[in-house]
Amino acid sequence: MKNFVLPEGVYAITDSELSKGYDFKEYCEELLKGGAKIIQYREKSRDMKKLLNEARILRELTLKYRAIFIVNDHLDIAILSDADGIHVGQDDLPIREIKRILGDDKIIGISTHNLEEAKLAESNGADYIGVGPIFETSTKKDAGNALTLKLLEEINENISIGYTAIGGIKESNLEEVLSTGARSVCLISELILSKNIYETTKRIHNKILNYKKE
Ligand code: 3NM
Repeated sequence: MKNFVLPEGVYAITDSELSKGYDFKEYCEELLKGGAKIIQYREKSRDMKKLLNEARILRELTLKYRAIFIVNDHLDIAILSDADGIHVGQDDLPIREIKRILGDDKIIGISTHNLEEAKLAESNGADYIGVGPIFETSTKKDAGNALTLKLLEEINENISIGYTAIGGIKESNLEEVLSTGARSVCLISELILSKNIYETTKRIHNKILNYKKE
């Protein structure tokens, strides 16, 4: 795995708070069946055995659906579950140190919040970046204030690696996001809290793939 190109469409992320009541494997499978070609395992629990167990379930599912599997934050879980890569935040280990542990073949993504962080991530060797929060979100408590769509346009013009737009994105504001040039979009609550995760993911995924700027 390398020569990485961030897949267009839905970038799916798990969330055990929002998915209460769902079987883990079932709701992940709905997201993958709906078309997501990349899924990030993002859980804030400290129960490492559970994390590893779920990560391995997701590894198996992503192989079945030919999707990329990324683990949020936990290097140990990423290695033990044989994930394709890791996603980290600005305060996590530097990319060059992560590469010393994971090697050059694994994908490294990092969350960014402005053009400077995005450029730095690119020059430090990140494979893709998250850019957010584009709109206000209550899914991530410390996400900070909403950015602007103009920032997404600037990222589009100035950054060569892939990027995914995240934070408060809904079906209702999707077009605004796509009009900036973004082609990977991350929606957590909009998908997980929808009545039919599979149908909603499929519809949104296809809207992204078929979007044509007028
Ligand atoms: N990261 P929703 S916003 C996990 O800005 C995460 O980096 C963000 O959830 C960032 O789609 C976010 O429900 C939560 O708003 C996105």
